[in-house]
Parts: sequence; C-alpha cells; structure tokens
Amino acid sequence: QYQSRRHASTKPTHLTILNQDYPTDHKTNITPTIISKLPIRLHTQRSHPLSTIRSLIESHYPTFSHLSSFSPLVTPYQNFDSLAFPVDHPGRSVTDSYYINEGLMLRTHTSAHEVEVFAKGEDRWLLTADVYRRDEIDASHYPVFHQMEGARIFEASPSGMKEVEDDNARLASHLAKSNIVIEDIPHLSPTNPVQPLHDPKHSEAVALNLKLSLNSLLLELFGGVAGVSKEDPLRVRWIEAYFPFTSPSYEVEVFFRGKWLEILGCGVVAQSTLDSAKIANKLGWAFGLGLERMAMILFQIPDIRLFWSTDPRFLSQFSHGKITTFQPYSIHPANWKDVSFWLPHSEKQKATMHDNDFCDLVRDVVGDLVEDVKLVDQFTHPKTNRQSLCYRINYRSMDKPLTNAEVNDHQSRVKAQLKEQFRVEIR
Ligand code: FA5
Ligand code: MG
Repeated sequence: QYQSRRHASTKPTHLTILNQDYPTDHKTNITPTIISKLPIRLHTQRSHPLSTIRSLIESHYPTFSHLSSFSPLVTPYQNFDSLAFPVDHPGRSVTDSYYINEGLMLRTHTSAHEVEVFAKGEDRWLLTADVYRRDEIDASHYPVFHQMEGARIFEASPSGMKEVEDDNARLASHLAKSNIVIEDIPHLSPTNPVQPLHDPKHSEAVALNLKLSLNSLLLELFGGVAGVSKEDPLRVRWIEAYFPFTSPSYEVEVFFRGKWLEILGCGVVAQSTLDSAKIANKLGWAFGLGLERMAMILFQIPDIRLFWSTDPRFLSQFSHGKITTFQPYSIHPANWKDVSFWLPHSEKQKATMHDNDFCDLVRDVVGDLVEDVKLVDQFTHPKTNRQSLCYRINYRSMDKPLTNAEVNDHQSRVKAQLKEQFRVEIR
C-alpha cells in the first residue's frame, strides 16, 4: 500500500487541545492550523452570518431543543460505529479525517451526537457545531465548516402517526405559493427503501413530514432573498442519497451561480441508531445541513474563507438575525505558483502523497492566503520508479493585494516545509 509519511521527528509526543493534554500516536494528524480553529465557534459569534443562519433556523423550529455546545472531540465510535458506518468506510481513514490519536478524533459531522442526544430523551432537537474534514482547497471547501443537525421522532403507534399526519396537513397548508420551484422525488423506491422493521405507511408519513418541514424552512429562508423573483425563482431539488444511518435518504440541492450546490443530507433515522440510544417504539427523521453553503447563497458570499475573516470590512456588514447582500470590498488579483518535487524513494516502499496531505501543509504555512490548490502533473520515472508531483498553488488575499515578494516568500516556506516534513526533493 502506498503511504504518505510525515517525518517522525516533526511529531510531538503530546498535544494541548482546548486546554487539555492528549498523547499522540501513529494516527495523529491534526495540525496547528486546525487546533487554532477549535475555540472560535463562529456559529455562536453574534451577528456573524453563520450565527444568523443558526438563529433563523432555530426560530423556525421554536418547539425544538436548541443545542450548540458539544465538544468537537469525539470517539470513532460516536462518529462512525454508532451510525452503522462499515469498518472499511473511507471516511475513517487518516487521509479524510483528523485524529488526535487512535481513540479520539474531530467530529466530521454533527450526526456524531445523534445517539447521545436521543438517549437524553430529546425527541425534537437542533444541534449546531463546527465539523472537520481533510479536503481539497477551493472557494467552497474549507477543512472546518459548520453543520446543523435536526431531528424529530414520533411514537410508532396509531396516535404517533396521527401526530405526523396532523403536522403534515398543517405544513402543507402553510406552504403557500412562492418564488421557489421544488423538484421532488418519490418518498420510497427500490433503491431508497423502507427499513425492514418499519411499516411502509409509517415510513412514508415520516419522510413526507421531513420533506414538508424542510421545504417550509427553505421557503422561509430563501423566499425573500434578493435576486429571487417570479421570473427567476429559486430552484431546489430533492435527490436520492445514501447514508448508513438513514433509509430512505435524500439530499437537497439549491441552484446557485449556475451550479447545483448540495446543502443538506437527510432521511428516516436508522432503527439501529435509536436502539443504541435505547429508544423503543419510535421512528423519525434527521437532517444535517451545511451552514456555509446556506450562508453563501443567502448572503451572496463568494468564498468560504471569508467566514473566517476578522476584517471589519467583512464583519461590520452584518447585523444579527438579518440577511443582507454582501458587498465585496475588494477583489485582488490572484497569483499562482507551481511546485514540483520528487517523493522519497526506498527499495521497500514506493511513497506517494495524498492531495489532502499537501493541502494541510499549505494551510499550515500560508493560512487563508491560499485560494485553491490543484495537482497539475504527476508521473513515475520509468527507470528509477520515483514519483514526481507538481501542484499549482493559487495565492489571493481576501483583504489586501499581495506583492510578488510576499508570494515568493510563502512559496519558499512551502518548499522548505515539504522538504522538512516529507523529505521530498524539489525539482
Ligand atoms: C453528512 O454529513 C450527514 N451527517 C448528513 C445527514 C444527517 C444525513 C442526518 C442524514 C441524516 P454530508 O457529508 O453530505 O452528510 O454533509 C452534509 C452537508 O454538509 C452537505 O450537504 C454540505 O452542505 C455540507 N458540507 C459537506 N462537506 C462540506 C465542505 N467540505 N465544506 C462545506 N460544507 C460541506
Ligand atoms: Mg454529501
């Protein structure tokens, strides 16, 4: 198996995270940049767009519990096993997730808290939190983002199902005509089936409740937004999805700047999740919504890095609870540089580097000045079997123009770190 290896000498034996010490081990891959994000909790910063979206959604669900202070450090059991992720799921790997050590990781989604919240006896709740994933670098991906989990469960009995049906009737009548076009799909299908332990009628009623509930949320949030009109309605579509912890499952996408952007995943909660929470004789739905995706559309914020800006020209544009159109205060020129290098080579092992390893290194060295990163060339030398990679780094500041000297300085620090951490040979 190909391996990307950070050189052992650069790994400390302990890390201090949120004022506590943790031992590191072979799985540790959390970086200083990521550790520095943990205390920030943008979703709780008053008048920040992410916090406004949170409050608006919370007010749309006034009878739900509103939770937002769960620790980002979770066990792989919470993040994966309690949600029936298979043992070989790629999300578990160190290339996709941040580990403090083998037993502790950063949650990759708010679903990591489903079992504990259901186990407390909550039957309608919203939970907002920062989540962490190793990923590519571009205008809509950032290794930290925010999700809101929402869930509601009902008694699996005639009275419970009457509650669902009454609620469905209420929601349907509230969904007045507006400037939104919704493309729907059937609640159940052979590829998106009812769970074996569920009565199909119950499952359909709950899936309908989920759809009506989210459509009514989207209508409220997007209905009055600038740029949405009768001639140019907002387009929303439901598509079939797969999650190990829901069935049937769906994703909801919104059409934004000429592209369909996925904003949430949802479905009928897997019975095994409720079993783990010791909840008997109930069924219900859950959704996980990306707050940045929602805020980028609603406030017309063009780059996900802007959410982290502390520039008053960004922050002063927003007031709590109000959706306003973001006015870009400056668009500075982009400036790209390539870096080509040979990976280290030994008889026994052919090394390779995962894109996410490269991206984390760049984030650590240059922070939010990197706009995107692309692998532009890759080849293996036919004789020596060594691998060469070439990445293009696009530098652009959100706040000020960058001088050539600054960009060159960042680029040389990236090269120095590549040599130090991965023992590469710059070409
Ligand atoms: C999940 O995370 C599931 N936990 C959602 C869920 C919850 C399904 C409950 C069923 C029941 P997914 O990985 O698709 O699914 O992410 C959910 C949303 O988070 C996406 O729709 C998107 O809006 C947002 N999101 C995902 N990855 C990123 C990213 N790298 N940057 C910004 N937002 C992201
Ligand atoms: Mg998805």
